[in-house]
Amino acid sequence: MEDERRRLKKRVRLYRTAAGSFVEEDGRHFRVSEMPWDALLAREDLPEFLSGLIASSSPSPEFQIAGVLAPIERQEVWAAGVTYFRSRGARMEEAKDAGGGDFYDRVYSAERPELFFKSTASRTVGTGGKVRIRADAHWSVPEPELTLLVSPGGRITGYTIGNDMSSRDIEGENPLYLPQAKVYNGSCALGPGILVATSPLPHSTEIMLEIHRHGRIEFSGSVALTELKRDPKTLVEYLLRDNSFPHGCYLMTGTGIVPPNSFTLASGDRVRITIEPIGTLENEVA
Ligand code: DO4
Ligand code: MG
Repeated sequence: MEDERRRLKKRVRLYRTAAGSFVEEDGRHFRVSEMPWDALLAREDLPEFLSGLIASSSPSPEFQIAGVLAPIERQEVWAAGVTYFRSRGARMEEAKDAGGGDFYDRVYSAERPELFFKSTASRTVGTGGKVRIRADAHWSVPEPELTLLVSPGGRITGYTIGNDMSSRDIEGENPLYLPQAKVYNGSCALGPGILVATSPLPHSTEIMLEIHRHGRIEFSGSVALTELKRDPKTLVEYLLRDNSFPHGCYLMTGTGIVPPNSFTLASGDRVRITIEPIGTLENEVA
């Protein structure tokens, strides 16, 4: 029992790869055999299950970091918005000419959070994949977000990194255009793997963003989870109200890093998002 508790406190990361699923602990990788990805992610006891698997198996040399895929199959990706003061301010500014600024202030302080549908596997890339700018947008940004893995029963069983690619000009023109600003081919990145954990990440955890252009850093920023206004458990509770996710789902928790208004992403940019202890999600803009 004590051994089990100590093991659950360790850093355990789950990867979906071209050669199947692997779980990592202390730099050692173990194959997760005979369990399809969707069945694995739907487990209410995912942390305990993987911990038991590590205790009873031998490391496998077959894991290859280059083979890591987006950690998603039939899971839907949802997102929370205006959960950081910085996001509230940026949105009020971008929507002021459309008369929509007030909505963002109101949702920031309301009891009910903003939750929206973000992506499916077909629109999502993993680390190393290419994210996209909409062809009809001219002001686009990445949104680096701590992303929760949620079981069908509403338990937070893991954490990954998400990039909620957004077209700010479309969103700012009219808040009702939000789905077009947020959901399009290549609009979402997740990964590299899932930190499987039963306890919340420390409030001091930092989300770091770097945007590289022509080999130089064009923009960088960071934010700590202390700035996140909403409790992840409450976000999950709202998401699951009258809404079922038989394969589990992902919930992005919002962005607290917004580049200046003069910045827009360009083709060839590299977006690097790091959240220790999850890892780094890196994508080129197509
Ligand atoms: O309300 C618009 C989207 C907000 C969002 O994506 C964020 O705050 O991260
Ligand atoms: Mg966002």
